[in-house]
Amino acid sequence: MLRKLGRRQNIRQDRSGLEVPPGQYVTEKFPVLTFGPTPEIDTATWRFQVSGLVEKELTLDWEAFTGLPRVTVNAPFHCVTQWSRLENTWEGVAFTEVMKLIAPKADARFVLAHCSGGYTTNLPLEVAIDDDVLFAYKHDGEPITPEHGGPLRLVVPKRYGWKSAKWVNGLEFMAEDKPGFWEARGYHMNGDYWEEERFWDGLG
Ligand SMILES: Nc1nc2c(c(=O)[nH]1)N[C@H]1C(S)=C(S)[C@@H](COP(=O)(O)O)O[C@H]1N2
Ligand SMILES: [Mo]
Repeated sequence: MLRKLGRRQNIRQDRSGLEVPPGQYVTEKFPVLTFGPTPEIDTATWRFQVSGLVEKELTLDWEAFTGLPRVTVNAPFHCVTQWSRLENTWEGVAFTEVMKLIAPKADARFVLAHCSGGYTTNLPLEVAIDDDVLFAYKHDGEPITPEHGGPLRLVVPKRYGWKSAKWVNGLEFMAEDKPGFWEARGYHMNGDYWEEERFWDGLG
């Protein structure tokens, strides 16, 4: 089924009417996509660190982080390798909730998510500060397994999956955009799946 809606061209729908972005196929499975090994994380020593262009650096331990108000978000997950898992329920702490504890400096316009193991990914602040962006500790009612980013992962429903940083443990606020792990290896800086922003051709 095809229809046109603003800049979203050629939206297909799956059998239950959920939207499928161009070039994606639907799976009920939840594949694991990780570069490198799954890090071992002990929540007793885990810390979440906020750095860069902020008025005051901030560190939260597991208890403090998971003591923040919780949200539930239903959202699709679209991987740039073309699989889409359309129905996911995530539970955790809203990005906007964490922002209440942070005073970014006036020139902070981008954020880099940091992860145990060294993975990073970049987002404009206006994309990160959205109602459906969260730090999730549960997926479909269960604690997120280590392979899927447990104990805590970022979830950015409006971008390809590589922006949903697994084992997230910090945010760095920046004035200029800076490529993360995959962005430095050819993936698109923005990664909007409706625009099929998969790879970066260097021409913008
Ligand atoms: N820390 C970290 N986060 C990561 C990755 C990774 O390799 N390391 N892979 C990304 C990619 S490419 C995708 S598609 C999703 C996959 O999440 P999943 O393994 O839970 O399906 O995680 C993203 N987050
Ligand atoms: Mo991916």
